[in-house]
Amino acid sequence: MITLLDYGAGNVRSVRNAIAKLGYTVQDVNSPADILNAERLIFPGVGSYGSVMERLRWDGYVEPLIERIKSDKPVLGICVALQALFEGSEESPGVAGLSILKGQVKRFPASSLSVPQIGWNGVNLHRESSLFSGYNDEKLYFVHSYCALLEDADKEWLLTTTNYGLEFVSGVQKGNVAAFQFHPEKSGAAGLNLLGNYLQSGNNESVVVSSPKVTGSQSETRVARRVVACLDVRANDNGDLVVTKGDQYDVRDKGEVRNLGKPVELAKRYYEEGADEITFLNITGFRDFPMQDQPMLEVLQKTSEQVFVPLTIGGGIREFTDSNGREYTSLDVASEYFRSGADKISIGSDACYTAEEYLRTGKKSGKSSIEQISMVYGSQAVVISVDPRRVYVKSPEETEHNCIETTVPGPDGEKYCWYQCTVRGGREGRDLDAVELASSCEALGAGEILLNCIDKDGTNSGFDFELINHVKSAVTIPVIASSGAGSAAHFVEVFLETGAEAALAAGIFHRKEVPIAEVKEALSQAGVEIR
Ligand code: 1PR
Repeated sequence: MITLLDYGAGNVRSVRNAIAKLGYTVQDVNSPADILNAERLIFPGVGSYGSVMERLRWDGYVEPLIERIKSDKPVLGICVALQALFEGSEESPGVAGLSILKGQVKRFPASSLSVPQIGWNGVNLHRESSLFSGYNDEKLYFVHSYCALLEDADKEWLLTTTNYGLEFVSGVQKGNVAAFQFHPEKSGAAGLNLLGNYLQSGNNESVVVSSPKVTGSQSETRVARRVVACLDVRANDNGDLVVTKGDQYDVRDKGEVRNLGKPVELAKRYYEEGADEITFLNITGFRDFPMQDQPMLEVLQKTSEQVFVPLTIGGGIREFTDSNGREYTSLDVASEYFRSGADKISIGSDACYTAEEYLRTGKKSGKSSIEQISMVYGSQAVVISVDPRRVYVKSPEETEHNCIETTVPGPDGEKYCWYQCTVRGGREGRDLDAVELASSCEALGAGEILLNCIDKDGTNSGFDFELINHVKSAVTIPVIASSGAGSAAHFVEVFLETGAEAALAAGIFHRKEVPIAEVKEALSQAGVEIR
């Protein structure tokens, strides 16, 4: 019996599913006494430092947690829970942590690396631990903007470190109390193994283990470029939810919605084939309200029971009033998605309207979907899906939008273009360019950009490097390159030619034209860091 400290923030469902997958039963903490009485406690930390600590304090859990840790009863903390062991964090000044460890958690310093760190990175083990039994140097999934610094770490507690611009503490352990900055529940088979080690024997240091070689800080770990499989989902004319795929966003073939498979089955296949992340886009979200679209929530629930890498879901995240007059905020919609198993949500149309308002007023309203969701769930959970198309001009003076000189001239030989944002699945162009959208959304609290390209979508002709470099240079958050992948070589090129942290494909994976393993092999041969 495993006790889970679920205080209602973020995707605790993944942890629950991972524990169930490993064959254990989960019991929830319902009162402060449960924290003290639990045989083995898992403390997942999702959301901002302040909201985690506030919630723990509100529920009366701070004192029992400190008491449990001090009396060396088994605890495994995940992500912000590791940070909560320290005295405080730059993320939420003035908010006291559990203060088991000295020092303040800091934001990653500005560097050429994007913040948040989103992706698969390695760990260096500083001592043997039963938790790492059977660990084979695999990369693990991290998603965070703040980190605990090595100089602050009490040597007695130091278990693993990881490099991302600097060397930070990615694992701590003392006796039966341990915490990881990475997410074992989202780190595929390697992560499930670590979680299983804890569930099996607690953190008991007296258990003899064959853990990997202790290397300390000798070698630098490197974050991998991610390969993302994307599933555009919608109901076909018979009302069945299917994975579809368009050509430049047109998903009908001879009048019928193309049907490329069942969402849960395909997602599971991609997980098993080595996808680093899976994205679902409810492509009719602009007209169908997701909270009434239970099948989509069910897809997410079922997928998260079987897929242990990050899941993103987009489509229809906005305010809505239903036919009974019930009002939903975009935060309500996102919360429903998170509760159903999403790790990140992606906002399309609503992000355009928000950015336009922000550019018009120059002010943050505090009420937009981006601001509200990132405030509660953290910016790393908010992805902006950009659906741009090229608008050619003869000279930059012809437009007030951010313009590039292009090597792919327009139909009349135009040498310049700007990237017009669209809403409603590419149906409506706005007076907003991709750079304006991406940089406004970053300022409002978004944590990642999913950069589609309508001109390239479904063409298999390769990614639009000009677009990717144009947007990438305007933001400091990670960018996922999307649209146009036709071969493994296209993935190699996009990572060599642009700074994109991840590359996404749909059609070639659905049609089994290029297996994910072939993409990974090509990347590895080209010296691109992969998981
Ligand atoms: O506006 O917040 O409701 O979100 C709607 C979401 O649905 C947006 O993220 C938007 O990109 C997406 N969407 C809407 N209509 C379509 C469509 O195709 N008709 N799909 C659509 C977007 C684009 C990609 C695709 C890549 C890779 N899909 O994500 O998977 O282009 O394809 P490829 O590798 O086959 O070239 P909201």
